[in-house]
Amino acid sequence: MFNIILFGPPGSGKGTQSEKLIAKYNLKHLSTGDLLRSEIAASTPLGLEAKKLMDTGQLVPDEVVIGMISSALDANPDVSGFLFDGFPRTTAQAEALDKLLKLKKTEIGIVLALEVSEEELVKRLLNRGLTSGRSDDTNEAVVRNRIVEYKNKTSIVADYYKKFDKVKHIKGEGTLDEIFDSLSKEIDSKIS
Ligand code: B4P
Repeated sequence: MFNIILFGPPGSGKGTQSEKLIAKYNLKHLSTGDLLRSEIAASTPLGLEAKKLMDTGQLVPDEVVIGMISSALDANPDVSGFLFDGFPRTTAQAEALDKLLKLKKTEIGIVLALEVSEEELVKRLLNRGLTSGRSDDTNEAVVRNRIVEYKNKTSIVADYYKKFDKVKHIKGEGTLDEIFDSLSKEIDSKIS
């Protein structure tokens, strides 16, 4: 099993590049953002609680997303690897993920960290908000708060994986294909 974390601030291209990576490497895509939005669409109690936080740009509590990932891992026992998109977003989530993968006798192979300037992130997210219908993409104050949450709680997750020498930094500005090529090269150098 080869497992990848696609890491980066909101709007850095995680969801966009995930679609291409899962197709090329035959991975199971696990996006906590998508899982939470499915809960919201189904109006579950979890989704209704998560929506309040997501609409103001805050992170959802660790135990909620860890529970969702744990269930998703159990539900997919026979895949050749997972692509984690938007998870882990805190050090507690990273530690929990390590434990869950250890139980399955596997681990994270590589952490690909997309780097994009703050102004480009804001531009991309507000632009997506014009068509996505996502309430967290339409208000600039909320978009900027998501970036603050990233700086305060998520950016340190890269340091956690640096201890294990697993992080590769990728320039996240350029064409989709250029960025995809850079990501693929790093993966290929690990799996070949
Ligand atoms: P996510 O769904 O993870 O959303 P995101 O970070 O905004 O998206 P992403 O980074 O994947 O978007 P992309 O760049 O592909 O999280 C939403 C919310 O859910 C969080 O704020 C939080 O509340 C909650 N949440 C999720 N996971 C959580 C966790 N683990 N713990 C706690 N809370 C959690 O796309 C952005 C735009 O850029 C698109 O329009 C795309 O077309 C464009 N784009 C992409 N690449 C481009 C390029 N190279 N050039 C130009 N535009 C590009």
